[in-house]
Amino acid sequence: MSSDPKIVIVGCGISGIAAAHRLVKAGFHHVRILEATARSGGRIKTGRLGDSIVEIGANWIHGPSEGNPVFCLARQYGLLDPEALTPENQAMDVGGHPPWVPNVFSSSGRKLNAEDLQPALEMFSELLCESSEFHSQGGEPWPNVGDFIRSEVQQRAAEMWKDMDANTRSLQLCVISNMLKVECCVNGSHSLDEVGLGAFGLYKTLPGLDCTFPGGYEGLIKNLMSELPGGLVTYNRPVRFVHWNNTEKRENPVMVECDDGEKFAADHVIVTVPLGYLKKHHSTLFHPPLPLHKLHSVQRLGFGTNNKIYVEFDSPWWDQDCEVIYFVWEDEDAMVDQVPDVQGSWIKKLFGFTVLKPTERYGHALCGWIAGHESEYMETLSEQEVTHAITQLIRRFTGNPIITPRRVLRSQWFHDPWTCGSYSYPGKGCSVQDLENMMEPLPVKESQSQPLQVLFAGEATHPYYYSTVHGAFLSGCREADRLISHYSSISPSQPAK
Ligand code: 6YU
Repeated sequence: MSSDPKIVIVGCGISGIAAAHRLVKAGFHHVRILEATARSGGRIKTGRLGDSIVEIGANWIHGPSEGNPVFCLARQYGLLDPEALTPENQAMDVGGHPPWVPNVFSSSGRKLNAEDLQPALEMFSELLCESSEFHSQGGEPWPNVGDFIRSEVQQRAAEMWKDMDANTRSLQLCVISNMLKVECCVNGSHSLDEVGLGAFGLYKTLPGLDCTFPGGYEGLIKNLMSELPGGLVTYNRPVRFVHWNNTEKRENPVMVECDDGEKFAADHVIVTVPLGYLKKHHSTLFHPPLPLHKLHSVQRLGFGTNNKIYVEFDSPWWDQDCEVIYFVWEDEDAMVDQVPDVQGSWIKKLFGFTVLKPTERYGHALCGWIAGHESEYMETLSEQEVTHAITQLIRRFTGNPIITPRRVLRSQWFHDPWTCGSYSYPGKGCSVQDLENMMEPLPVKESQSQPLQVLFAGEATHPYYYSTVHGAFLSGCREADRLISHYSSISPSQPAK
């Protein structure tokens, strides 16, 4: 193996960029990124809604504080609003943001008093906290978060809501359905019945009030890319095969082959493709195939869909202080987070909207959130069909028959062939071992003469910041560091720093 090894990184999302950055800085000269599309950034993707800059993919820096490398970089590049930089903002430890100011509408066209829904909102938030306390210790009462929440609500409601009249009680249960849909978006899962109860608590939050990039998340990518040597990324070059463990060739034990047949010999390959892509293509991508324990972890971890539907209006139909709009279906007191007939009623899965703020920057614009198979179906519809469904929905819930959106823009992450969904979540039966298996390099035995042939980075390989940009970034750094320490242990002076 050469002392200045050839390293190929598959994918130019934030994890691939982070790995390249670190390796180049450490003095590795033969680093190359192969990217399937014509752009860098992957799931960090900024778009336009009329004159406004909006995020098609990642939205917030989750936990913007000193421990978050994405926050530190964004601050260094001058990409954040002054409020995000204040010590008070960084010190807020509320798991993202304090409860948003809601406006709640129901399917019979009534604006509900948010205070009347507090019993359901409080019970749901308590149950979410409890769901994250099981930590794969075994003995969880239910295999998935959905069943746990439903059964607990039933028990607690019988006791705590026994004096409520039937209508009020039924409405509380409909609110629980809405909250389940919100949580599907947070987790990027089809249903909370697919999210493992034992592993739900693996996800960790950082302090700091979640913040956005006023000029777009892609500004982070542009800044990082400008610090890499020109020509390091080859675009429009989808990788089709990774041939590893090539025992005949002592030099370059890995061969990466692209869709167009071009081949790249390498000592190490860092694979950063999304888990959705890996689930779909692992059997053709790797030769020899992935070891069984790794494959099982790829299968056990979840990867669903969460999409956004941006909608702009001439004037607001929500209160000035409103931060989130919930749409509560009055026929959903069975605590459901999946619709029975996806084609006919996919729109019922949209939990509502977050309000884009400040108004001076975004005008009167909302971001609708929809997860699951319903979201995947929405992607197949024309923009006109989506606009029609959204317009009808808003008119019904507000009771205002003339509200008309000015513009609509939606994401389509499931049908993106290089992503195949949005982000990962711990599936049923998942444990920390699965996340460890995800990041384990190949070949698995350290005693091999040619170790670290295939390394794995990307959000789904971070043990507790999965599903986030900072998790993806840290995973890229981790795999670069693995190679850097490998080479410093076999040849302390090479490569030069
Ligand atoms: C965050 C946020 N956020 C909303 C939506 C989405 C995501 N995330 P990449 O995919 O970027 O790169 C891989 C590259 O590989 C890519 O360029 C491909 O083209 C390429 N590729 C694929 N196949 C290839 C091949 N064969 N050959 C060559 N190249 C190939 N994260 O921090 N804040 O607000 C959101 C959100 C709609 C879709 C997000 C958010 C997730 C991040 O976007 C994502 O993790 C990283 O960008 C991934 O980078 P990467 O490099 O790994 O892959 C309790 C509990 C709950 C736990 N969940 C908590 C919720 C936290 C998540 N929240 C997210 C919410 C939003 C709104």
